[in-house]
Amino acid sequence: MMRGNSRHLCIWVTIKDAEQVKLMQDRLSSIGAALETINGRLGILLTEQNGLQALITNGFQMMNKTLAEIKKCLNCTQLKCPDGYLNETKFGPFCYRLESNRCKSWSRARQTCQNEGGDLVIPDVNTYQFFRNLAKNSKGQCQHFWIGGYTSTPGSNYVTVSGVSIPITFPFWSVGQPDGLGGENCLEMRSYFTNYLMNDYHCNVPHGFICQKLP
Ligand SMILES: [Ca+2]
Repeated sequence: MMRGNSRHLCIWVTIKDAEQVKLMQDRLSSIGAALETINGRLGILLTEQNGLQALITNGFQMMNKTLAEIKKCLNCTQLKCPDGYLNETKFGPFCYRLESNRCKSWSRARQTCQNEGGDLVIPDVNTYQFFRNLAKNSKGQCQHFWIGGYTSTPGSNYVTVSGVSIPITFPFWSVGQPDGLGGENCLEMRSYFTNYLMNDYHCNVPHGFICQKLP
């Protein structure tokens, strides 16, 4: 009886083992299928990555070409400054002209610059020293020079001809300026104020002037 039970148990265990093996085989088969799917998607991703790399490379090539064309264009436009105007490429696209022989009031000086397609030069921290040197080296009869700044309330609220405020902290004001003395509304570079530092002065006095314009 015992031997018979033992045989039945052995057969049952064998059947259970076979079921386990089948289950494991099914799971391995599922894992294999999943790995094949992942492998397929990786292939697609790699293809897409290669496509993106090609797009990025192409984009960089186009950008470099465009930059080269812009640089070439800037160089050619800067060469088109009219006679009498300076190409001063380190400050940007403007051409500059200092007038030191035909001395005019501030408004007539501004009109002259506008007739030439520009305006009086705009006082700026980056360019002021350059204009100061131009004035210092001028050989004409005009002693002082108008620039593109003015106010409606002498002594305060100065603006450029482009409408930008010029603060009292602007580093090229002469000492004690602007003082608005007797209604000084226009900005000049005065020769004996420490070599052409900035001053507010009477607009109707004839001065030399500096124009700026685009090529
Ligand atoms: Ca003054």
